[in-house]
Amino acid sequence: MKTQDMDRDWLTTARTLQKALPYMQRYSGAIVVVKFGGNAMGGVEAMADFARDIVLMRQVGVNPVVVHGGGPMINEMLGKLGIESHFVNGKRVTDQATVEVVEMVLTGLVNKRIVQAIMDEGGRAVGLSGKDDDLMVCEADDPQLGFVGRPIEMNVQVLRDLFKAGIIPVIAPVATGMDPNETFNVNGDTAAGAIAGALKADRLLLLTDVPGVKDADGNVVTQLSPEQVRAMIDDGTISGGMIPKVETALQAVEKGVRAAVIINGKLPNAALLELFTEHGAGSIIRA
Ligand code: X2W
Repeated sequence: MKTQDMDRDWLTTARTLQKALPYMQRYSGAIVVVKFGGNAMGGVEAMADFARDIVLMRQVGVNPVVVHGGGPMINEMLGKLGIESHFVNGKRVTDQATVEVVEMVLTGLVNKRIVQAIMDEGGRAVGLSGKDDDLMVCEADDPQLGFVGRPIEMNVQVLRDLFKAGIIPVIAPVATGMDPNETFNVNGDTAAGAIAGALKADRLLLLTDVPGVKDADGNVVTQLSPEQVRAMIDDGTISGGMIPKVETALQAVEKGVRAAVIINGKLPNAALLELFTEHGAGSIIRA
């Protein structure tokens, strides 16, 4: 690069930082729940990139909470063990053998990988599941799904304690039931929505592998009210895997989350773009 170009590059960086100031001030002290789906995780580079964004948020005074998925990683392990599994309405039918694998993969492999990535970027992270400190207590969602949980009681004090200590919570969507011997597999989006709702978070960011909610012409709609979302579900514009995501977003907003955003987590710096620039990214749903 020529010296002149390098100067210009630095100037752009400085200008970008300066432009981010009002956003940093607005989000200082805010609680931002980020759902990091298995499909958005990608390789080592993408994981490091995600971790850097989360550490940067913490550094500028945001309280980020990471709730992760790991569907593809569960599939891989079930495959190795020769256990078949299938989905009904986007949820994995979960028997006893499956729930054991889900817990091992999510709270072990995936959770610790994210914790390590955040620490590698200089942050402090602690991994939890819904079982820790009774964070998320569930009941069976639907008898035909087996041990799939629906959150019925949330105890988020442990998260507030971690915020105070400057520690980033990383949460695997596995929970206990009213009977403490039960283990439930919870859909990652559902868990993120329940946690954001219980915290009355400022933002719920659902990082996925699509750019957002699309209208009938296939264009991403950047701003949506709950009424618009419901109308788009009713007329079939929103369909398939997007339905559970927007439903999670709607429920979170109903419980007092200021706004929920559906964005493509594969876009580099998706979360930062959303919080700290005027562009935003993806689709924002708010009352
Ligand atoms: C999910 C939990 C993981 C998850 C599962 O077993 O795959 C249910 O379906 P993603 O990567 O976010 O899809 N649980 C009940 O949600 O992972």
